[in-house]
Amino acid sequence: MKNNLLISCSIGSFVLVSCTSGQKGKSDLVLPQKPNVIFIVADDLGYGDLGCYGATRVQTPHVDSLAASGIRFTDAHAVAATSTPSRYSLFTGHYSWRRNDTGIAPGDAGMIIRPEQTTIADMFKQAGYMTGAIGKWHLGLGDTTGSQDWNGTVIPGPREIGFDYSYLMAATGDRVPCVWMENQSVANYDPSAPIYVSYSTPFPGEPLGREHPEMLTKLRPSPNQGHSDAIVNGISRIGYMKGGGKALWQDENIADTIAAKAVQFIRQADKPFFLYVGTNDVHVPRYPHERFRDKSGMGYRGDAIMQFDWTVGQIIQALKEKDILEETLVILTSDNGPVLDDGYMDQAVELVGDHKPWGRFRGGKYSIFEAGTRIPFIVSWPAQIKPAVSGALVSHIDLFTSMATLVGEELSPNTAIDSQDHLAAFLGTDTIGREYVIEAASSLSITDGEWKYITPNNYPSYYEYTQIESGNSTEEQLYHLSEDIGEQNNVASKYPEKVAELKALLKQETAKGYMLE
Ligand code: NG6
Ligand code: CA
Repeated sequence: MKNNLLISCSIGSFVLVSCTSGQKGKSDLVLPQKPNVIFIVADDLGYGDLGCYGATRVQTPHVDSLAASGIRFTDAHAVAATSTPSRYSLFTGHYSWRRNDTGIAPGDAGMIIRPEQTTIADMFKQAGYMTGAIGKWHLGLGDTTGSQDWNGTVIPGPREIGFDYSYLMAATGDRVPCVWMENQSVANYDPSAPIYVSYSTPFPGEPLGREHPEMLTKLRPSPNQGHSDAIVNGISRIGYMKGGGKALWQDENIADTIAAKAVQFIRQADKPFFLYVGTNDVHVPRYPHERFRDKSGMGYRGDAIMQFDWTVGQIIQALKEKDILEETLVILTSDNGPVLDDGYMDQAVELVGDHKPWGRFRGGKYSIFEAGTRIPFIVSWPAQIKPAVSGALVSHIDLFTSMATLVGEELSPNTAIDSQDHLAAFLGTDTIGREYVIEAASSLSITDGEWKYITPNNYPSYYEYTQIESGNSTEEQLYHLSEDIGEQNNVASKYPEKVAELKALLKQETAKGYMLE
């Protein structure tokens, strides 16, 4: 551990930091003050999709070099197996399954995190940081569902929950409105084409994917999986939309836009910053820029992985150019596990070959099996951490409190109630991490790293269209992960005391509030 570190802060001047004033974590960490913090959250990127996690058919050199200079976690978990609940928990330190309104949000959802709830961005702001959110949002905007006026400023939004700057897609690439929201107003707004959005009624005269397949010049939806409503720039989406004009995004430029805005934010930051970058890659509709299209040999999904890697490279390059890479804590992860056919005919299934997006794990996106929520997780902070591979059991849920420890903020008892301080694990000095992790899909699971218990329910065990094993069962399930990482053998009846132990731990948590259906 270094004493009296000479660090360069983000304004490029040098400050002498006495480390005795640093914050104490679980392992008595002595830290320099206020590194920049960037969360790069990929969408639907699986554990096995990156070179550093074993992928060989797609190259991810920028992510791999970030991993080589930092800590690559092998037992890291998102809170939920889809985007909205996963991101909700990441930003709030509150388990999304305690609320019944954190499922996959439509594009006209009201903001799920209410202004009175303290978020990780509020915490960073309180600590003197400049804060930004760029890319995928999917947490709702405005007061109530369907009430937004997309031709004005939509409030509440990221500003009301702690983000000084935002440049976001409201929901997902496959949901209207297909425009960027900059500081809660449509970017490049086109007054000649006012924007209207509906999730119930088509707009007369606006072409729909199901009626005009000839207009689907970029991608076609998979049969029976929706995505056949409004056509925007050659791709049909979920939901109806009218207008937008020159503000409408072109899917092939989405990654470039996100990278450019992230780089601009980094360049302009004149004090320590917290930046959330949610990429659209590798979510559907996958239509990467022509620099990447047809380059991976695995179809657009593989190309989107390459494009994601490029985005990471752009961010790292901007940090290098500003000479702040050393003092910047970068966390790279995914919101949930992988899916091949998620609604568009992009040949992800046909061309996947022996590539294993889910790694050694069973299931995928939407699943309570490991592949649903066990995600890539890389932490880089060259000035402070030693390169390593860590098997510590960690979860997105703990980032809030751990980041608060990092920047020396006290949290009130009502803030981030489910979030624990595991900064030492995130920085590599604690190799154990959490006692247990809770994951959510249609059911809940709890794992101590060695054993995993899944609660029973009546939902389908297999999702036909996405071809994913959901992990749902009417039976209780127990897997001995340390011997059976692929969750093949349900040993619940063989180890009733283990079932009882994990159930009791889970009950302790759900007793504090449990709303998942
Ligand atoms: C599902 C969509 C899927 C994707 C997902 C959200 C259908 C049939 N499927 O409902 O395409 O958009 O929602 O993904 O509509 S997430 O990663 O943002 O949670
Ligand atoms: Ca996702």
